Amino acid sequence: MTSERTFVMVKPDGVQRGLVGRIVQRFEEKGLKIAAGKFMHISPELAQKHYEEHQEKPFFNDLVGFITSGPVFAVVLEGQDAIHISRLLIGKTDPKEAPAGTIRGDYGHVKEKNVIHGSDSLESADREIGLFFKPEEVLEYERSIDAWL
Ligand code: RTP
Ligand code: MG
Repeated sequence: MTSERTFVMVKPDGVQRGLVGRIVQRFEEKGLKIAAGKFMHISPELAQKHYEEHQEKPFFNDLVGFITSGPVFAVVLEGQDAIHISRLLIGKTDPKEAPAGTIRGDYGHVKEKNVIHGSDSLESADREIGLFFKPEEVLEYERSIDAWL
């Protein structure tokens, strides 16, 4: 059984709406372990790097403007299939298509303000964790419940 890490981030709309605790709780309740967390403002430079796969898209400037518009809560989660599981909990990009019970389905309204980000692959998870956290900020520790997950 191999554990993996993923990067999720409550976006500025989620922070402004007071959803940080409820969103983080969903990942904890699912069994994923918090390895790092940081409340921060994203600089335009970091935003451009984070979303570099979208730099040719028509919505890129709006996306960078939105993600830098207020504080975000950045988190590293760890567990078996953490990337796939967290994307399932998050739901589809457009909240209108995300089922109830997913974070975007329950809290989101529009694609441009969809409450949360989650890495979509091992490569993007590694890259994004490296962009947002220093190695020593990502903690390794044991939990007694890990044997039951
Ligand atoms: P994220 O990266 O934020 O977790 O979202 P995602 O994987 O579900 O979606 P992605 O395709 O990576 O798009 C990144 C973010 O760009 C915004 N977007 N706007 N206006 C548009 O057509 C449009 N398309 C995407 C969304 O906020 C999406 O989360
Ligand atoms: Mg994405």
